[in-house]
Amino acid sequence: MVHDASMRIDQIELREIDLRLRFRFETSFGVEQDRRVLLVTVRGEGGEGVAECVAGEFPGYSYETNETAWSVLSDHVAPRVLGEDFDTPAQLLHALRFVRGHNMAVAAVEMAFWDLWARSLDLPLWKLLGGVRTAVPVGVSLGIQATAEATAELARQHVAEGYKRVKLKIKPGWDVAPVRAVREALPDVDLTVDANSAYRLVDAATLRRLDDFDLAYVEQPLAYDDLVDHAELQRQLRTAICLDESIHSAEDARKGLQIGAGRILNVKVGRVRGYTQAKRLHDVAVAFGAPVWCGGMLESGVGRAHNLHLSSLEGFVLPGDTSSASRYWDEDIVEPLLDAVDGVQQVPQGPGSGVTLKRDLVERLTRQVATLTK
Ligand code: OSB
Ligand code: MG
Repeated sequence: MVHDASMRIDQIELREIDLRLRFRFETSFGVEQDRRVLLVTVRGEGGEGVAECVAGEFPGYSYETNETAWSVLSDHVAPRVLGEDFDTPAQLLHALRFVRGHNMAVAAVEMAFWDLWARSLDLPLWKLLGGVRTAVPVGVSLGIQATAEATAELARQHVAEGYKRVKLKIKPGWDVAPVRAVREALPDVDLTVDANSAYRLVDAATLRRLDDFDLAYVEQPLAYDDLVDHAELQRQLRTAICLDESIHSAEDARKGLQIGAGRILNVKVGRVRGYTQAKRLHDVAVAFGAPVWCGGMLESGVGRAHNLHLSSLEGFVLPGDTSSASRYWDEDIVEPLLDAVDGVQQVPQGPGSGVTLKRDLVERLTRQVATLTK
């Protein structure tokens, strides 16, 4: 495709599809199995770009849901960008600065625009983003199980498949026992836990007990909107804290690292409003010498491909939550299939995100679709 530098956005498609996870995924904030995946397609200059909005079926991880994202996108974002020309994704993001919060909704359009832009240049996204690697070591995030023994068995199976790191979801009353069981079964595994904000500073003594198990980090132990108590907790823990829910921007990352609220950051493109902000955040972390890794939101292959491109950036030195598509779905909605081999995922090499939708399958799974034009 030949065009001048700027791209006009002619159409935005919102499409919600139904996908069922191959497992029940329980965290401290709820249970998921039936996923409603919101796909956002941006069309212009004869091409299209696609991304996945990672807002949830319920407001458990963040306040954003499929419904809030759909409404913000159709009522506020689309009217502002349809018919407009943008030279770069940063310019598009700038046009959307009037939207406070709703990062997952904004990110979906920003990421779809990056995909459209990269495809128009016939470049894979990772190159356009400035990535340095095309093979990404991956870990697995295991939900809360019925027993500690079942957790250890599941961890053992995933390590046997090659996963480079095992993360266990924990909550008060479900922490030391599963961690001990897994550590005893797998003495050398790279092991972490994720509390999804389930603890408070008064639980510091319980969290300190986790120091005995040589964890690579404890992810988001305290409140979703907190940095101050995390800094106090970090002073009391030997284990590194990794921040997830608390970090929504490069500025949050700077503040969190500056006060010692954690030593490691989980980066989710949707949570931080898109690639432009994710890259800034990554640069802040690198400047602080803090390792980062790419989080996951139980995405379809669309979101997962984007996550792999993000993971190509230099500072993503720890295994991400970008495990195999075949683990999540009986049939994923994209080609090629994004499966890890020996715990390593390849960054897709085609133009843009490098994956294409299986149109017929997506059509069959569609629960609602809206085509927005000026
Ligand atoms: O906190 O990292 C999290 C899934 C949904 C919401 C939040 C989180 C997660 C995961 C799963 O841990 C990661 C994945 O496999 O996509
Ligand atoms: Mg997390």
